[in-house]
Amino acid sequence: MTDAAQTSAERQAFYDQIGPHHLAPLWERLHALVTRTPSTPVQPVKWDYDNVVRPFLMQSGGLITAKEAERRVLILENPGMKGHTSATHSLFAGLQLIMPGEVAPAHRHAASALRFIVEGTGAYTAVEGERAIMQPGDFIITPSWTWHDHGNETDKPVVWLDGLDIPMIRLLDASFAEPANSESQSVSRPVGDSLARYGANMVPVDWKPERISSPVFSYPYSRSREALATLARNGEPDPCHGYKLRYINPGSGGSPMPTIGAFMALLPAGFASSPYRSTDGTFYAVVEGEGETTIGDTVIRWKPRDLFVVPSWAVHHHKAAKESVLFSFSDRPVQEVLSLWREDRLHG
Ligand code: 1HN
Repeated sequence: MTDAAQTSAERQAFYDQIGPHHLAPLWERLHALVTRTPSTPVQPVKWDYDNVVRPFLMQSGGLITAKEAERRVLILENPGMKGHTSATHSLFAGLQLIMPGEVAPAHRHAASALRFIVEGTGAYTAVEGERAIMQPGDFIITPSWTWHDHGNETDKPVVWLDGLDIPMIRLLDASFAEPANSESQSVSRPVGDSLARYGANMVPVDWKPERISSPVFSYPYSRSREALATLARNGEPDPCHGYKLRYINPGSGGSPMPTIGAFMALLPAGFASSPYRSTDGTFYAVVEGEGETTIGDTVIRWKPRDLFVVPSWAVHHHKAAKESVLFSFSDRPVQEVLSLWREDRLHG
C-alpha cells in the first residue's frame, strides 16, 4: 500500500470508529459547508401554465373537493429538491384551485402566506374577518397566525399562486396550526376597510402598529399597474430591473410580512436587462407580456401566467419582446435583517 492509501485507510477507519458516537470530522465537510460563493441545489425551472399546469389543475378539480383536500394545491416543486416541497430553498410555491361554490375552510398557522391571483375574478379570501375580492394580479397576504378561509361564489374556477415560508418554519421546527370552529369566518369588517384605513398613504390618527406584518392585506393589481405605467412614462428604467417596485407594510416601510419580500416589475417592449445576481433565490409569476429570462445556460421563454425560479446567485437577465409585467417573491427581507443579502450588477 502507498503512504497515501495507508493514510486514507487509517482516516476512514477512524471515521468509522467515531460515527456510532455521533461524531464526524469537520475537515471532510468544511469546503462543502463554507463555500466561497452560494452553492444551491435549486435549479432554474419553468412551469407552463396554459399548456401543462392548468389542465392538470383542472383535472384535480374532479378528483378531490377543496373541503376534502383542505387546500387543493399542486406543489410547484423545484426539480433540484425533489420531495422537499420547496420551490426555492426557503420558500414554498403552489397553485391553488377553488371551484364554483367551494369553500377552503378557515384555519391559521405559523407559516406566512401570500396569494397572487392567476385566473378568475370574484372569489374571496377572508383574513381576520375581512374579505378581499380577488382579481387577476392582486397580491393578498395572510400573515403568521391570522385566521383565513377562501371561497368561490362565482360560476368559474379561480386559481392563485400560494407562496409560503414553510421551509423556513420547518428549518426552525416552529410549526403550529389550528382549524377554526366554523368553515367560514363571520364577516366583521366590510370589503375594502383595511385598504381605506391603512392603504391610502394615510393611517388612522392614533394608530400604532400592533403586529410586524402589514395591516393592509390586499394590494389590488389596478393600483400597482398604474404606478408602474406612470414610472414608465416618467423616466428611464433601471438597467437590471426595469421599473421595479416592492410591496410594503405601510406601518414600517418594510416588507408586508417579515419572511417574504414581494415585487412587481414592468419591462418595456424591447427592453434587455443587464446581467444581475442576488443571494435571494426568487420565484417569478408572469402577469403580462412575452419574453425570456436567461439564467446561466438556461433560457426560459415566458408568457402570461407562466412561473419560473431564479436560484440564489445565478447570473440572469431578462428580454421583453412586448411590454411585460413580472411579479416575484423571495426571502430577501430575512437575508437583509441578518445582513446576509448581497447583489452584483454585472455590465455586459
Ligand atoms: C395553506 O394553508 C394554504 O391556507 C395554501 O390557503 C397553501 C401550502 C402548504 C401548507 C399550508 C392556504 C399551503 C398551506
